[in-house]
Amino acid sequence: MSHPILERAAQHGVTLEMRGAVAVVTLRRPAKRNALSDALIEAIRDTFQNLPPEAKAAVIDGEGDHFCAGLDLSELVERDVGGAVLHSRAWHATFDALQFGRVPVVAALHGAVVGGGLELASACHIRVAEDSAYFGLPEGQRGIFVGGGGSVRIPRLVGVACMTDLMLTGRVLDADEGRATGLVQYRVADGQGLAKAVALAQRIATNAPMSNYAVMHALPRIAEMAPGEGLLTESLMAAIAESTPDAQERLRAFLDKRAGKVVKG
Ligand code: 1HE
Repeated sequence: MSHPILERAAQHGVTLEMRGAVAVVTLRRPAKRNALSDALIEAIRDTFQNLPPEAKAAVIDGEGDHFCAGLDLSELVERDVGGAVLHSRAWHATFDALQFGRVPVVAALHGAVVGGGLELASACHIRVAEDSAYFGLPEGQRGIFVGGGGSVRIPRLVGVACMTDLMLTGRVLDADEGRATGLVQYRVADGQGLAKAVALAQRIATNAPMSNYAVMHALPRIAEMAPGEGLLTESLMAAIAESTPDAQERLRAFLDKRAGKVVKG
């Protein structure tokens, strides 16, 4: 890896390794359970803003027994009100860089996925959880509130009632409950999360880039629109996607019986 920004990110605990067209981004601060320090947040942002051009999809995972223990609590005690606002906004910028970046991101989750770790996971496009994964929002117990986009993204996955329960009672969801509540899309055995996430990302990487772009950038916004505006935006996005040479070739390939059919499972 020769990109100086990616080299700096690696020094701050976020590495990037290409597996074909898939960028595997790994949090590497296992001694602190990948707790999100300012340096780590900046490194995640820099990595997703500087993915190599050949990356068509990405995976994010964490080194050690836990995906991510959330905010680095040792840094929180130092901040005043103004600093806290800027800190939260910096998290927003990082997770927006991930959610609204160039390529879809699959999260490979294991162990603790808590607090800011859950906010990070919820900014990804698809979540894969191993048996060991568990999900919680200990902010309520720590005397704080979510600040990394959790109140925007997590209710859109699990509903306001479920997030309220997590925050008020400190309830922790296991991997099956994560699946049942809609937080998790794929459940796998321990040790299988990264392989599954990479396999999904490899498949995503074969889609037409404009289709992936529409799903990442248009779909969540259309879902927030009033139906009339949403339908018009959908038509515009569909027209743009359909008229790319890529789409034209893919449609022709199906009609010429050169493309795969839709098959079960
Ligand atoms: C940390 C952090 C952290 C671990 N900030 N240092 N997040 C939390 O409230 C979760 C807090 N962490 C835990 O509950 C546990 O550490 C775990 C369940 C994740 C893992 O337990 P375990 O037994 O494997 O590890 P440990 O012994 O607790 O921690 C190992 C070291 O990591 C230890 O440091 P050491 O110097 O004594 O070795 C811990 O202090 C350190 N560590 N987690 C700082 N989070 C934008 S708003 C977002 C708001 C939030 O994210 S609030 C939720 C914060």
